[in-house]
Amino acid sequence: MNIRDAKYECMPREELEQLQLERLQATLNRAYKNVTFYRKMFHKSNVIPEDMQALSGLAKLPLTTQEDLRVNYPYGMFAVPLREVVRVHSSSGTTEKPVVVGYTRNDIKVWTNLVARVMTAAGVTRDDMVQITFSYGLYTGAFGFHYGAEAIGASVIPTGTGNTEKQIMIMQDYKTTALVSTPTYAITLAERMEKLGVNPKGLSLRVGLFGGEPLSEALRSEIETRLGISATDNYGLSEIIGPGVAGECEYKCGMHIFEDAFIPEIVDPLSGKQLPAGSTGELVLTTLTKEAFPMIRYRTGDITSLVYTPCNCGRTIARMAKTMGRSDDMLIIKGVNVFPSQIGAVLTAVVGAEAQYEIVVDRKGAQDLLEVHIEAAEGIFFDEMKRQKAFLEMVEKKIRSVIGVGAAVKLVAPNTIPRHERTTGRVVDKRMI
Ligand code: DLL
Repeated sequence: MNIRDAKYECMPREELEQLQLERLQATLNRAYKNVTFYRKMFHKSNVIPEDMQALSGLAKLPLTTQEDLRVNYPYGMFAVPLREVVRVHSSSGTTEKPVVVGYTRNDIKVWTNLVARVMTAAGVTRDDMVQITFSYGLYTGAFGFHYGAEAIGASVIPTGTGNTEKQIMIMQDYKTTALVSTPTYAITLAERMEKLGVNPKGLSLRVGLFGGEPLSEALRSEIETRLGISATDNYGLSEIIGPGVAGECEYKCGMHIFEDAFIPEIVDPLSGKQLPAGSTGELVLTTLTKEAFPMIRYRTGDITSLVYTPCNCGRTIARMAKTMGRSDDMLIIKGVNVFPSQIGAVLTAVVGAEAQYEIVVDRKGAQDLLEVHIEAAEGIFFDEMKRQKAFLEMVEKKIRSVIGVGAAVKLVAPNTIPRHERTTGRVVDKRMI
């Protein structure tokens, strides 16, 4: 079995919760003492860290948002003097000021071990040659996996981003066995190999660890088939630590969240209220071991759900489902929370990953109307009225069963939906216009 830290990953829940409570109390104390933002937050909610006598008490504290981090840019949320910080990274935000995060020496040690755990779960061992194609820089992806792989004893090939042909040459000559990249870059590599006449099955590559962006099941199977590897999904975010928050094991049935280091909660993206186990909503994370940059009830913006049943691999820690989009993309249609990615997933399943579509929301009187426009393409029977009708009805039924509200599905002529970069679906909410 591929488990690095069975003590923490397979702990009976009662013991795990006791450990979480003790670590939470220590984190709250540290944050209260050293971070003005948190001290004020405690005062506002009329709570002192000593009040936290049960994990259920966490829900009494307000949520922390990315906006709070921006207001405290760059070092306002640090809980240690800069002298104790040995590394800074920042989030990949492009437009506004990024979020700066810091690590003490011990934070780096803990982070390294968490990523080593994720990589072990994915099947990486000391016998692997790990090619890391993330950007070495402020982004947490490359350094996180780099240190994690070294801790396992694997050999790291720190190629960094770009230069795809050289990446492929290295993969061939250095006999890379594990690839670490974004799912998008794995497809770029597969395409370039095909162009160059390199047969991926002739390489030594056997596993791929993907993350930093969604890895849908369709994308996973495309990568697995084209590169001839086993692909796992890995989740993390800079504000919380980087990669090493959650990752899949060989069963690929949800990403195991390292609950000895983070407490996950699911909240309603609108009200911020905690939702019962099993619900879909926004993931909120609290760090339990971080010294330099503790995060208390941080809103990740990622929509997912949690399962607490033990996995076949033996781990007892919670598993998070693939993210279903960002809370800022959420639409409320007839009072129901709908994520465009849910509709996208239905269309990918019935039409294919290349389906071009548009989600149009409008209001007639007090009634919300939802339409999904799909561009006609090969295999969508544009000219055969009877088959077309049956197809549209089938898609309507599927969408209703997934999102819980009805949508009118229409076919539109090819190339009539405006494209935008990298994504195939777009949302037009006429209620806002
Ligand atoms: O992307 C950390 C990371 C690097 C994780 C490499 C895994 C592998 P940020 O740049 O702060 O950190 O971006 C974090 O990316 O809130 C999600 O919206 C998204 N994201 C990360 N991993 C996944 C994933 C890194 N496996 C933001 N599936 C997060 C879906 C993901 N979205």
